[in-house]
Amino acid sequence: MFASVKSLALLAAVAVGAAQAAVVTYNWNITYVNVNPDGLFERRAIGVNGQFPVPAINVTLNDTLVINVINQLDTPTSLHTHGLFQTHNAQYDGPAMVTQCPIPAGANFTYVIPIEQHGTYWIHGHYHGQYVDGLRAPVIIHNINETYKYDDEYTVILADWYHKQHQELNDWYLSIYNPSGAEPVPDSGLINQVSDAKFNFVPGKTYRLRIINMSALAMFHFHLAGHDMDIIEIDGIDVEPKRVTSFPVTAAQRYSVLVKARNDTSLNYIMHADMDPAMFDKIPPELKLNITGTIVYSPTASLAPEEPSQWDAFDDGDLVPVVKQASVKPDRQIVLDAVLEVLDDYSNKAMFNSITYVPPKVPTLYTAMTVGNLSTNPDVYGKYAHAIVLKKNEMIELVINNKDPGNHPFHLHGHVFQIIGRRDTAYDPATSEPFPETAPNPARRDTVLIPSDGAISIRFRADNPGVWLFHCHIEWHLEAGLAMTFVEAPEELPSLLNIDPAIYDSCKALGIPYSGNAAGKEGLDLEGANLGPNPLPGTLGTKGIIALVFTIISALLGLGAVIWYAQDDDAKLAAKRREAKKAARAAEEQDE
Ligand SMILES: *[C@@H]1O[C@H](CO)[C@@H](O)[C@H](O)[C@H]1NC(C)=O
Ligand SMILES: *[C@@H]1O[C@H](CO)[C@@H](O)[C@H](O)[C@H]1NC(C)=O
Ligand SMILES: *[C@@H]1O[C@H](CO)[C@@H](O)[C@H](O)[C@H]1NC(C)=O
Ligand SMILES: *[C@@H]1O[C@H](CO)[C@@H](O)[C@H](O)[C@H]1NC(C)=O
Ligand SMILES: *[C@@H]1O[C@H](CO)[C@@H](O)[C@H](O)[C@H]1NC(C)=O
Ligand SMILES: *[C@@H]1O[C@H](CO)[C@@H](O)[C@H](O)[C@H]1NC(C)=O
Ligand SMILES: *[C@@H]1O[C@H](CO)[C@@H](O)[C@H](O)[C@H]1NC(C)=O
Ligand SMILES: *[C@@H]1O[C@H](CO)[C@@H](O)[C@H](O)[C@H]1NC(C)=O
Ligand SMILES: *[C@@H]1O[C@H](CO)[C@@H](O)[C@H](O)[C@H]1NC(C)=O
Ligand SMILES: [Cu+2]
Repeated sequence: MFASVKSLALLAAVAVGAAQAAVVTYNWNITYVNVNPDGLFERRAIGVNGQFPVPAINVTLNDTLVINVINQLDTPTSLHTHGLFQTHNAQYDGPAMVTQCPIPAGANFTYVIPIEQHGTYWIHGHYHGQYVDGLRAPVIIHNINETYKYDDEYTVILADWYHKQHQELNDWYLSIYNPSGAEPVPDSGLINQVSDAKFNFVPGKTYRLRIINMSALAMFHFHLAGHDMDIIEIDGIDVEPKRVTSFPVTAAQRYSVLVKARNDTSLNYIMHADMDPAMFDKIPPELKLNITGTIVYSPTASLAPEEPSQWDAFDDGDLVPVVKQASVKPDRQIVLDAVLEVLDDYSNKAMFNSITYVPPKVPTLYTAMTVGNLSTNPDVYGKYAHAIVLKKNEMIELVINNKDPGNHPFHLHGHVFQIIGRRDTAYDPATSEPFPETAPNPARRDTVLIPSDGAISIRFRADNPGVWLFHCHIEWHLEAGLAMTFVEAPEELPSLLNIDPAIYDSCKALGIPYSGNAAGKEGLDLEGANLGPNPLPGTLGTKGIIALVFTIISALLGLGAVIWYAQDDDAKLAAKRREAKKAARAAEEQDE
């Protein structure tokens, strides 16, 4: 159901109060559409109002964004507006079973989102992997007065594209037939969801390019022939201009660059987005890694000759926010070890601190709002929602150890965080050198890449009461359970959130309870709660035997994967996994 008349009237009143603010309404009729964006294969995708790619949402700071969703798919859905703080508005953050029940097939749901930030964001499905199938669009939020002057702007969407439906790929990815955990490799990379995007430049003008990586997996290196770029924004945070020739964009990250057009129209130039092959377990010979678009000065001009280019070293931690914010000593440190492994149901899963995320029976936010003073007890949310309860206004230092040979882009809902430090080895609170206590003005963003086998420290203040998911933004890893929830100042939520009772209609229609603990019960009786698989018993023998079984199964199936899990030591395990991936890749190459 759409928002009640009462809450819309309230909105209108708020809107009148602020000078330029408006209520901007989008009606999103979400349906399947048949598309062929790379010209190689027609398939069913998810579009909005019959359109694919889904057109951008365009609003201004202080507006209120209203999205009326009509779910015409045959499965549930939900929408997350990535990067928005949603202050006192967690009920519209979007991840299914975290802050809402999924919107049933055939039902409606209205998101009401006061816009309190500016910059480049995106909106995407947050129910299983629907964004990989196309349910994703830019959200451009104009500042009332932009920090930097420019004449015009373009949005540049980098995304990978698969020919198969997400569900089919995901079933394979998580299954026992994929013991080395190889992520599905995309069939194409696209700029603005087409294979030769054109950007018209007029001599002398300055352009803002908003680059958004909406990939499921692929990481891109972005550069422009014949033009310098000045980075001015990362994930909605304006930064001091930094001149670059190329920079990497991982899934879910955004950058704005200013580009000064050249003075003459004699030549056109290539825009490059090179997919980083390191992310892929296997590179099919037909996959075009280096994606291009064209900067067009004149439709009749020829392309400027290309000079050999390279991917420059780049550290987003060096970018300097315009609005200064010093880092301070944390009140609490939380260390998370991210591990991808075969678990005791023989599925291929991912974990923080040995817990793979499994959604609870009641959305975690609704639990927080309905269990009274138990809301500060993490047990009430169920073990596998992996809730950590944060006290109001605590400064949190989150250290993530990436115990995997792949890179992972981690995203925190409801916040930007400061990048405090990166290490290329794991961090151990007992023995490692601590991260710098303070810094005058570290970079801030909402999605950060953690290099293989390395660690990162980020800090944020728990000043946003709500329930915020923290997860890997490689969609395959999120589906594998690489997620946990921060429950922030839950005792404030019942009086703080302005809940439209219509939000519970989705739960009612699907028979999902919307009060009580993770099992939908009172108190701490969690019998019947959703349970996840667990790590395999750590003995050398068991893992060895299981690995052997997988090897035999794989060989019988002709998948060629070689796996050996007989080591308990994490670093060795990671190395074994990497070797297994390489061996699998080599074996497949031999097959071809
Ligand atoms: C935008 O909203 C903020 C916070 O409510 C307010 O302080 C500011 O004056 C508003 N700006 C305009 C131009 O309405
Ligand atoms: C949604 O789109 C579908 C397919 O284009 C159309 O059949 C249906 O009438 C639309 N529904 C609404 C409410 O606009
Ligand atoms: C987006 O909004 C801005 C500011 O309101 C406007 O100038 C621009 O034309 C809009 N762009 C699109 C594509 O609607
Ligand atoms: C959803 O909204 C559309 C458009 O307003 C309306 O036609 C339809 O009846 C609504 N469906 C439900 C289930 O409320
Ligand atoms: C925006 O900038 C213009 C011109 O510099 C100025 O007149 C106006 O007051 C500014 N508006 C706000 C909301 O800061
Ligand atoms: C998008 O993100 C993915 C995953 O981190 C990364 O592999 C890819 O290179 C990124 N794309 C771009 C254009 O940076
Ligand atoms: C364009 O010409 C002006 C004036 O001659 C010069 O200052 C500027 O650097 C030139 N810009 C570029 C991008 O070549
Ligand atoms: C893609 O571009 C990079 C540099 O921009 C280059 O090093 C690499 O060889 C290219 N890859 C292919 C497959 O052409
Ligand atoms: C929690 O609430 C219950 C029921 O309202 C009350 O009996 C109990 O004393 C409270 N416990 C604490 C620790 O405040
Ligand atoms: Cu990941």
